Amino acid sequence: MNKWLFSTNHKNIGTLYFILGFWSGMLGLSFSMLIRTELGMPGSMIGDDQIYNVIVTSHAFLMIFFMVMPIMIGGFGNWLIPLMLGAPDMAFPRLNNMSFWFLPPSLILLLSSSMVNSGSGTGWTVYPPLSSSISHSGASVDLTIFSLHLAGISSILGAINFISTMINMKLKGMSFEQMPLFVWAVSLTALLLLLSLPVLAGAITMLLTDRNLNTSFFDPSGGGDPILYQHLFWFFGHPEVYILIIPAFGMISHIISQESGKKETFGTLGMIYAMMTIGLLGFVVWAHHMFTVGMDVDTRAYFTAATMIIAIPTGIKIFSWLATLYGSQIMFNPSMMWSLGFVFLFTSGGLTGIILSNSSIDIILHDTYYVVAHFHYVLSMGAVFGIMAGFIYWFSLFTGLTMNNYWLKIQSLTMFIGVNLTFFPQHFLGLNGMPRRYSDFPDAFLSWNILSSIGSIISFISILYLMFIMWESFSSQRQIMFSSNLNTSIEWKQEFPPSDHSYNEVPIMNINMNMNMK
Ligand code: HAS
Ligand code: CU
Repeated sequence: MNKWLFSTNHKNIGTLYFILGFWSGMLGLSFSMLIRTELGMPGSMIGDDQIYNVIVTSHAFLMIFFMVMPIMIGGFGNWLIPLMLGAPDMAFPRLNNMSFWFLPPSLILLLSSSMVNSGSGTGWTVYPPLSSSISHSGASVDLTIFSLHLAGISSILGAINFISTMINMKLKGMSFEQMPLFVWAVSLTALLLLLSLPVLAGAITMLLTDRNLNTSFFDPSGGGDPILYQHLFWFFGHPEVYILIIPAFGMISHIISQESGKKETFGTLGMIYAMMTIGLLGFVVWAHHMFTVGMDVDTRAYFTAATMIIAIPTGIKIFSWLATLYGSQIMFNPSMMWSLGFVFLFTSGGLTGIILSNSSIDIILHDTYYVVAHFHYVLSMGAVFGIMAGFIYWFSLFTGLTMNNYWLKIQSLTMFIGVNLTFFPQHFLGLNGMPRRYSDFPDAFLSWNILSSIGSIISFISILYLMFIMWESFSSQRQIMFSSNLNTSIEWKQEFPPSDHSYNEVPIMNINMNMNMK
């Protein structure tokens, strides 16, 4: 009881975050299967568009705030940052406990919002006037807002903790340039959180008072402006999408350099500057989400140009990973398979992002499935693939156990097929004009939707398979075996499956402390 509820230990808190993240991931996955079932057939299944939109909204909130962020920053961050810095724990261990325990009540508020009145069918952006008291009367949107308040406080406190840890708790003599790339990634993410979340908090609090206290920040009838909400939301929202991906960048760098036998990632310093640049530019491109609000042509030109520039630092990252791989004997173990999948599919998603950044094209594509395809390529195949790669790579560090390597490879392949079959056809749907957040569609869109839904079933089965693989590992309690003394790379032999040799060469207990030596 004390160990978990009052824990101040970074590893235990990391484990709590993982458990919460997996749990929410299963909820989010269930909602996505409902969406794909509704869209896998012509006509209406659920029979109520408000409920359909509540499902879409819950799916997004769960996946963003309760799956990706807790797992990447809370789980991997807590587990690995103190270890990589040579620190005994996080800078503020009790604050760390508090950050975690804000999340379960936040999750309960979010889920309650869909169980009272008619639920929040606003989408994750919660735009007024749809989210105002006329279109969403009742308590649902208020509960969603409170949920976001708590999740936001949790993240802000966590961010303060990571930044303090990174600045104050490094090994003596470790310079900033020598900090491992994952530490850099999480620290920059924390900075983005610290600067962007208060803006979201302001926006949703103004919405709350508009709904309940008769203010009219976003209500033209009282002199307000709903577009103001969009500006505030996206000033948070765009940095948020980099918050979701930068920790994955960090993990992928470690895994690729380690598994291709390189001492460090190609261009480590460049990688640091690239992440900084992405974070910085992320704050000045927000209006590419609002090209359709009726914007001045110069403003459109600026936001298009600024957005496109992000392709440069991101390209630096992609090509540095490729240069790290160059000339190495690529070992197709599961975490490398996920990492290669990450590089390829994240790039595909990034390129559709560049297409969307053209304001004139975006006026056609905004709010269509093309956007849905874009962000699932960078999220379901970027962020999630990063999580999978990292989880498999560090599983033995976290648990002391091994998973079945062969099964993991099959699982990774089926998931690759599943997500691509789900989301690739959505590009075509979008280009043909199918809008997002609608529960039905003209028959012309049927075939691609059926394929997409079949893809989602493949991914679903693949995730069940992963759960089986993890269960098998826990229930058999197959320990990793150490064969040499303490060293940066502790070698270990895996007994199972006996036929596969690739793992024997992988020093997985090396948590990749690789300081960036000159
Ligand atoms: Fe995005 C919408 C543009 C990256 C997530 N994005 C979203 C939404 C989400 C999201 C969730 O400009 C929907 C939000 C909602 O609910 O409405 N996005 C970009 C651009 C990038 C980008 C330019 N997005 C991300 C990442 C995400 C994410 C990362 C999460 C993990 N996104 C947009 C735009 C919209 C948008 C529009 C609004 C659409 C609308 O209408 O609503 C960049 O960061 C991507 C950079 C990466 C690359 C690939 C690697 C680079 C290489 C270098 C060479 C490439 C060059 C480009 C020179 C570019 C390999 C050449 C161009 C060619 C096309 C060939
Ligand atoms: Cu954006």
